[in-house]
Amino acid sequence: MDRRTFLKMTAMASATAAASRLAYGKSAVAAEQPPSTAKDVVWDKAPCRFCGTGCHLQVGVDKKKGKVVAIAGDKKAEVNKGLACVKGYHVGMILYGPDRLTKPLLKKGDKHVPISWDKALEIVAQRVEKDPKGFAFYGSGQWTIPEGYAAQKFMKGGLSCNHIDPNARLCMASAVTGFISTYGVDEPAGTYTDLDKADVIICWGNNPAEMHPVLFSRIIDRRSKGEKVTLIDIGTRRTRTTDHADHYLEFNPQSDLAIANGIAHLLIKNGTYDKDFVEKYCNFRKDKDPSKPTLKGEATTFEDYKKLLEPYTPEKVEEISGVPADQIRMLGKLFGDPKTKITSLWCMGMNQHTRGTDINRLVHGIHLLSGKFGVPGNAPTSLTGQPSACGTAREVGTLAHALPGGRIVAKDKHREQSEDFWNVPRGRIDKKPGYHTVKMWEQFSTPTDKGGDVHTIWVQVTNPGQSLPNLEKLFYPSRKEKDKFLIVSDCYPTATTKHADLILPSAMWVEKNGMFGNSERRTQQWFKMVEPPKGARDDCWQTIAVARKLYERGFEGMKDRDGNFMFRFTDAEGNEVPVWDWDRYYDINVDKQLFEEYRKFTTLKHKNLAPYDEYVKARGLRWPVVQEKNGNWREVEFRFAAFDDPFVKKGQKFDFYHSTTGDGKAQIWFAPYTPAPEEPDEEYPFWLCTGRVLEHWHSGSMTMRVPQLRRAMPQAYIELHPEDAKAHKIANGDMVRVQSRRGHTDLPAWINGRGKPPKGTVFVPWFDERLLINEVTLDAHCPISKEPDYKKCAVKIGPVPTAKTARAKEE
Ligand code: MGD
Ligand code: MGD
Ligand code: SF4
Ligand code: MOS
Repeated sequence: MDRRTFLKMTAMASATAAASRLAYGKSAVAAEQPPSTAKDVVWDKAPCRFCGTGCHLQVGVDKKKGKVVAIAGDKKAEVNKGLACVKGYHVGMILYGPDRLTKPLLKKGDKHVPISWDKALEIVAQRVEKDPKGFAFYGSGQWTIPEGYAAQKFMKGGLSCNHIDPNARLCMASAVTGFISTYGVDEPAGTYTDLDKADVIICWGNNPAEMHPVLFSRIIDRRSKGEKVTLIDIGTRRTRTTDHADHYLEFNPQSDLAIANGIAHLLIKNGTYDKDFVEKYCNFRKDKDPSKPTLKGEATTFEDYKKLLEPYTPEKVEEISGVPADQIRMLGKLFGDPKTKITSLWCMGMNQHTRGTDINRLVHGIHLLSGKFGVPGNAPTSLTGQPSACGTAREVGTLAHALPGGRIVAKDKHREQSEDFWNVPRGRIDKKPGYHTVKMWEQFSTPTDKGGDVHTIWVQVTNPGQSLPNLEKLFYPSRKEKDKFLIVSDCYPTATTKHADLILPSAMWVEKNGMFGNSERRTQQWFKMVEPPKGARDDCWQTIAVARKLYERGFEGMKDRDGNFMFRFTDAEGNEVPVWDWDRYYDINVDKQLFEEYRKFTTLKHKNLAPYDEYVKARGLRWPVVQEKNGNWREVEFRFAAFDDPFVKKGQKFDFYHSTTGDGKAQIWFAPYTPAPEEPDEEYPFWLCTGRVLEHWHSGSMTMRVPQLRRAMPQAYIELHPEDAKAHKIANGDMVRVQSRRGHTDLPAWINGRGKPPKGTVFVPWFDERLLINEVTLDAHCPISKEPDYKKCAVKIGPVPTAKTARAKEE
C-alpha cells in the first residue's frame, strides 16, 4: 500500500461509517459545493487549517466569485509531497457553512441582538476599564502567530495582566514541561525526517492513522517501497493505527509509567544502556517527594536511579500494566540494541495525564539512557495536535507564565527585555504568572463575593463550552452570575457562543493573512485570498481595535514609553497607518510587521526565525533558521547534535546548551508509577477514554458544516467491547447512558466499530455538540503542567432511563 492508497482507503472507510446504523438526525448541512474544475481559478499556497502535521496545500480561488473552489496537496511541500487527508481536501468548504456569523451580537435577556462593531469594541473596552486585572484572554493553538503575539502584547505589555492562556494547555502543556525539565528548552529535538530513517517507530498511546494521517502515510510509504520499518502501537484501545502495527501492546490506563520504567530497568540490568552517551551528556534527577512532583526536582546519582528502578521487573510491569512480560523484554531488547534506530511518537495519551510531565520525562529518559538520540531516526518526538500549538502557544508563549521566545514573567531580566522590545515603561509587565486554563475558568465560575476574581473572559479561536473538561464545574456556573461577562470571537454559532454575552464574528483561514508553526518546528506563511463574509473581521484586527479604543479613552496601559499607541504600524515612508480602522487594515501587511517585531525575541533562546519574506517563498522552515555565509537561510533538522545544529559548542558531538544544570547535559528523570486519581470501582466500573475521529476537527464547528465530512461521520457514539455490550444487553445502535460522578450523556452504541476498546473500557469522541461528553469528564490535572486528563475517568453505563434521547437533547 502506498501513501495515496492509504489516504484513499481511510476516506472510504469513513463512508462506511455513514452507512451504518449510526446515521440519524439532520444529515447534511447545505453548503455550497465547490466545483473542482472551474475556470478563472488562481492558485496560491497555504498550510492546512487543521492538524499539527502542517501539510501545505494549493488553494484554488475563483477570482470572479471571490471564493475558494478547489484544494490540492502542494507538491513542493516536504511534509506532504502533494498529498492531503479527507479533512485537508475539504478544508475550503469550512468557509461556506450557511450560518456564518456576520454581525457582532450582544445578549439582551434570552436573545442575541445585532450591534455595530464600534459599539462592540466600546463594550469590550469598558469591561477592561472596569477591572483590568479581572480581564482574561483565552486563546488558542489555532491562533496564527501574529494573532497570538498581538494578544500577548495587549495583555502582558498593555494591561499588565498575565491572565492569558491557550486551549493548548489542554493539549501539549505536559509535553512542554517534559521538554523543559529534560533539556531546559521546549520542543522536539528531531523532526519528521526521523520517520524516514527509523527502524522502529513506537506510538505511545496516540492514533496517528487518524490524527496525523498524512504523517502516518509516510511510514506506510516506506513499507510500500520495500523498506523494513517496525511499528509498535502501545495503546489502551485498538485503533486504525493498530491495523498497521507489527506489535500491539495493550496496557491499563495510566500504567505507561510502569512500562517506561520497565524498559529502563532492563537497560540497566542487562548493561545495554549507552554508557558513553550517559556519562558525557546526562545527569540523573528525581523528585524528593514523588507525590508532589515539581519542574526542577533534585539531582540524584546513577546508583540511586538504578535502585529506584529495581522493582520494575518485566513481571512486575506485567502485573501493573497487563502487558505480557515478554513484550516488555522485547522493548528492552530493541532499546538495548545499538544498531536499531528508534523514534518514539506520542500525543494526547501521554499529555492528557495527571502524571503528564512525568511520563513525558520517562520517555525522554529511556531515549537518553539508550543513546537513541541525536542521530537521524533516533528521536523522542512529541506530536502536537493543533496547526499552531507550537508556533503560537509555545513559541510566542501565550501561556500564563510565559513571554515570547522562551522568556518567563517571573524573571526580572526577561521582563525587562520584553519591555524594551515593546518599548513600554519599566515595570509594565507583572511578575506574577496569571491563571492557567483550568484555574481561569474556575475563577470565572466562582462568584465574585466568594473570591472569583476573573470577571471577563475574551475567547478567540476556541470553543470552551464544548472542549473544557467537567463543564458543569468549569463552564456553566459563570453563566448564572450577573457580573461575569463572556466575549467570544468565532465564525459560527457554537456551544460557547450560545452562552456568550458578546459575540464577535471572525474571519477565518485564507480570509486573512496568517502564519502557523507545526509539530516539527516548521513555521509557515500564507496570504489572504478571499474576502470574509461582510461583517466578519480578523481576530488580530479585533485585538488591535480594542487596544485603540482603550488608547483613545485614555487608558495608560495602551501607551508606550513615548506616549504613542503601543501597536504602531507604518507605511513605507514611516507614516503611521490607522489599521484600527477596518477599511485600512490591509493597507499594509500587519502580519509582517508583527512578525518582524516578534522575531527579535526568537534569537534569545536559540529558536531563531528567518525574516518574513523567506517564509513567503518557502513551504515552511524549521527553526532554528540561521543565515549562512552565502546569505542563504538554513533550517535545522536535529537540535543539540553537532552534525546539524550550529549552536553546539565546537568540538562537541552533543551539547544541551540550555541544560537546567548549566553543564551542557540533559536530565534523565526517575518517577514511579502511581494509580490514576479516579479508577473504576463497584459503582462506576468502566474506564472512559475520550478522543477524536479522522473526519472531524475537535468540536465539529467547522467539519460538521462540510456535508461530505458530516455524512461520513454524522454523530458521536460510544464504543464498547462486545462482551460488555452483551452483559448489559446493548445492541449496536442502542442508546446508552454514560454516567460519571459529574454528569451524564446519552449516545448510540458502536460495537466492533472503528476503535476497539478492551473489556471494561469505553470510548467516546467529543466532536458532537449535541452530545457533550465533557459533562462527564474529569478536571483533575498534572500538578506541573496543569493539563487535565481527558483520557481516563470512571463511569457506569446503562439504558437511557427516560424517553430523553440524544435527539431530544438536541432540541
Ligand atoms: P486522541 O484520540 O486524543 O488522539 O491525537 P491523539 O493523541 O493521537 O487520543 C486517543 C489515545 O489516547 C487512545 O488511542 C489511547 O491509546 C490513548 N490513551 C488513553 N489512555 C492513555 C494512558 O493512560 N496513557 C497513554 N500513553 N495513552 C493513553 C490528538 C491530536 O489530534 C490533537 S491534540 C489535536 S489538537 C488534533 N485534533 C484532531 C482532530 O480533532 N481530528 C482529527 N481528525 N485529527 C486531529 N489531529 C490532532
Ligand atoms: P475547536 O473546535 O478547535 O476546539 O478545543 P477547542 O479549541 O475548543 O475550536 C475552535 C473554534 O474556533 C471553533 O468554534 C471554530 O468555529 C472557531 N474558529 C475557526 N477559525 C477561527 C478563526 O479564524 N477565528 C476565530 N475567532 N474562530 C475561529 C480543542 C481542545 O479540546 C484541545 S486542543 C484538546 S487537545 C483537548 N482534547 C480533548 C480530548 O481529547 N477529549 C475531550 N473530551 N475534550 C478535549 N478538549 C480539548
Ligand atoms: Fe490537514 Fe492534517 Fe490532513 Fe495534513 S494531515 S491535510 S494538516 S488535517
Ligand atoms: Mo492539541 S495542541 O495538540 O492542541
